[in-house]
Amino acid sequence: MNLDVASFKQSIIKHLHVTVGTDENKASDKAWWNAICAAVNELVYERVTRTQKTHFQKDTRAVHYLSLEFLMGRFLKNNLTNIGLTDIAQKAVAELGLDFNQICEEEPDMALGNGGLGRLAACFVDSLATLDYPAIGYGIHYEHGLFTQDIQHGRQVERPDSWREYGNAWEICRPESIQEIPLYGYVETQYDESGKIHKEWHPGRIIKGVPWDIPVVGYGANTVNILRLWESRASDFFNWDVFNAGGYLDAQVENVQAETISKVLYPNDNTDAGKELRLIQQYFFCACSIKDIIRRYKRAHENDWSHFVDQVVIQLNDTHPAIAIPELMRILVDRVGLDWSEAWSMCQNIFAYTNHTLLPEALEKWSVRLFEKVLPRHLEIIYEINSRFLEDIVSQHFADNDEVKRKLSIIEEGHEKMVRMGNLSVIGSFKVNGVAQIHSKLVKSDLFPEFDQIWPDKFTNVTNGVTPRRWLKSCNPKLAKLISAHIDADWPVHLDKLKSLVPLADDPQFQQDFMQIKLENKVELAHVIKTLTDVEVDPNALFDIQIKRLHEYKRQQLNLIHIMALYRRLLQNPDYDMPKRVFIFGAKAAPGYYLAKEIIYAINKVADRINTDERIKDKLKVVFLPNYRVSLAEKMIPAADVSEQISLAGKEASGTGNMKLALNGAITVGTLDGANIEIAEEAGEDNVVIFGLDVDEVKALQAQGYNPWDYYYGNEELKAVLDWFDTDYFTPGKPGELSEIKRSLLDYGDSYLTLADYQSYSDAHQKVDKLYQDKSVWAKMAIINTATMGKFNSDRSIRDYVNKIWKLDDCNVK
Ligand code: B1H
Repeated sequence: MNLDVASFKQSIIKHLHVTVGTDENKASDKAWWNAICAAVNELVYERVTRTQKTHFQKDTRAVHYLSLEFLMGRFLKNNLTNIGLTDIAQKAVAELGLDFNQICEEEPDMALGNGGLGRLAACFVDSLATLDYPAIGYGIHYEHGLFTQDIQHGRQVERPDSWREYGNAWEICRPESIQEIPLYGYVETQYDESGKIHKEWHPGRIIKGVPWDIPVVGYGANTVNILRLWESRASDFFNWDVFNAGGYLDAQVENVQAETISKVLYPNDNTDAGKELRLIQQYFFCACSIKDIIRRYKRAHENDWSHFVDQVVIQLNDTHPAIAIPELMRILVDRVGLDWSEAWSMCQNIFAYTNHTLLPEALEKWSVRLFEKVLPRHLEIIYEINSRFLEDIVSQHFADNDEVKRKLSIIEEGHEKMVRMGNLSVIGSFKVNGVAQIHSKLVKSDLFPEFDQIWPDKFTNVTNGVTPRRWLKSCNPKLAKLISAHIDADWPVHLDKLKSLVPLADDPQFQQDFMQIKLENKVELAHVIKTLTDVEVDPNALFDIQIKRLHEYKRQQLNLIHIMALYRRLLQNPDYDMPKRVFIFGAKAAPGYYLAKEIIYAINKVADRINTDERIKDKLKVVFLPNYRVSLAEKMIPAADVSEQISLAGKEASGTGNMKLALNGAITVGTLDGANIEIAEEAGEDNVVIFGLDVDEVKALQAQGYNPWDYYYGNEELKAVLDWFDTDYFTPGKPGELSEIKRSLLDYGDSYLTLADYQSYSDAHQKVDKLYQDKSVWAKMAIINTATMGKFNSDRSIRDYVNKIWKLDDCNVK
């Protein structure tokens, strides 16, 4: 970047005056932040235009990543990293007499996602731009992202997130590309002169989709792609009638309903809400995006559809955008006038589907009744897709096997008929991928075995990855600098090069430097902990971190039970041999998920008691950091010694936090689940601590009949800890306030085999304690973890998608 400190400083001041409308004497930190963003945008927008022009001129094939969630976090530091302006900007800001980090704190997280699925989409758009692939992300411009979490008296309280209340520096509205989207109404069957059937959908409502573009700056800043997010508005077109009929108020009510569509992100992770508004959100953004894709295609090819499948590939991020399949069919058949079979073969070459979960409660189904009301024409199209599939394909493979037919049908028969979005996605896509090796194997063997028999080449794996720009270079600058001092400085785009650090794992000086940085990161996190919770923690203690959505299958309750056991051991034996430990949690619970919220409460109550118990001499501390989000993750991950990845084997599709933590030198304590298995393969078994049942053992135990009481009566310590929940030890004056957790683990059957894995988990932690006592052994393990995580960069994931699925060429933007 040929820009110097002086001119960048001038640019900031100029924007403070002309963009923000204030001056140096009265500017707030927020005003400065806006001015800096505007100065950065001068460089960014130029590149957006150049990228779009190049893609148009070269008429490139592009991937269209459809996702209901993009969990982008903050942009300023990231964009500076990717443009290569960090040093210049920091110096310029310092010369202006400002605190750079403090200014960065002004930026609200763009939290348009729940957890791993949404953050993966964010890492993928970063890698796509970095690798110079023509790509666009499509999603919803939610007014409110994931709720803000407050902790009041130990309980989660949700507040709305207003990330763009006073405008957002990074987005540009594109009114020239507005789309109109139909909803509700009925379908009329018409016959033309030749007797051919034509279907005419008469919608009951029209909604306007307004696109907002967010530049996605690739590392090195050659390609700047865009993320296009749709905001819903009332359509003027429709409102005029109401207005003219004198219905001023009615028209305003319609406006409110239309604007509700993009109002709020559904806060469920790994569960299907099944609400009408959610279906409308899905259709709204898919219909806008498909129209936008077609508009762009027609600019180059007019009405010649013969190149459409060569130019367009659409990736469905889970089944949430699966309605795009019947929508494209509707446009090709009803609007363009193609034959069904021609249109269908196009669809089957355009869509690919990523499955992110096997949890039954997350597999989307919509009632046929609701579908018929909201999308009557799409329901007809789905029926047609289904009957052709059952007659032409299933009959061939499974003759008269009605049971298989019932299972593979898009329509689930029952007292309420349902549309199965998973089956629709598999049938309508040319590739289906899982997100880690074991998960992809289970997608084939357990979720879609008959589909795999029909189309053995359709199923594949693409292991997830994370962008090393945000998740190492930008969030852990000290470690990044140390690495760059020892290996080629282009490691952020060739993460495999971290392997060259392996020989340094035994080098005492490098060990010392590496662990000194870890300590400094822990000191910084200790300040954050003090600010957020008022708890003081010792940076020399072992920092053990579990950060992820709160869900029973992720088993934060297992971590909690073990913490209580440690506390009990310390009370029984004040000389109990263990290093000082700090257990740190970050997790949001879905607002309607009762037990998840009880677990948060229990963690906080146990934390209160332990943190104020003088008898254990600060050997144990527990903190729950409120409002876990991308920007907080960036402060926690560099400071972790231990990474808790303790889901029941077979339940966590991949995990991506596991990758970020290991990359930053944390030791994984984990089950053989999701990407943990591949992390263990890469780091070597000596450098991770694996415990618990594997997938086969889980299946065997469940087949034999799992009884949690056996483990309760069979383990004195476990029994004592569980019984503790019934007392008022952690909730003075309120005995039994935490009993629901014990009940879930005993009376309600412990669906996630927490008790079965307890002893093995406890043993794993004893092993951790021993390893941590030897500083050199620990340092070596930590370094090897960083050195061997090259595989888990999202550039590798994107290259896998390109080679296995998308078949894109990169496009050099000068
Ligand atoms: C993942 C979801 C998810 N899998 C439904 N499924 C949602 C399902 O709002 N909804 O309805 C929202 C999210 N999220 C996660 O995806 C997996 O649990 C992780 O293991 C995985 O790493 C991540 C990215 O692939």
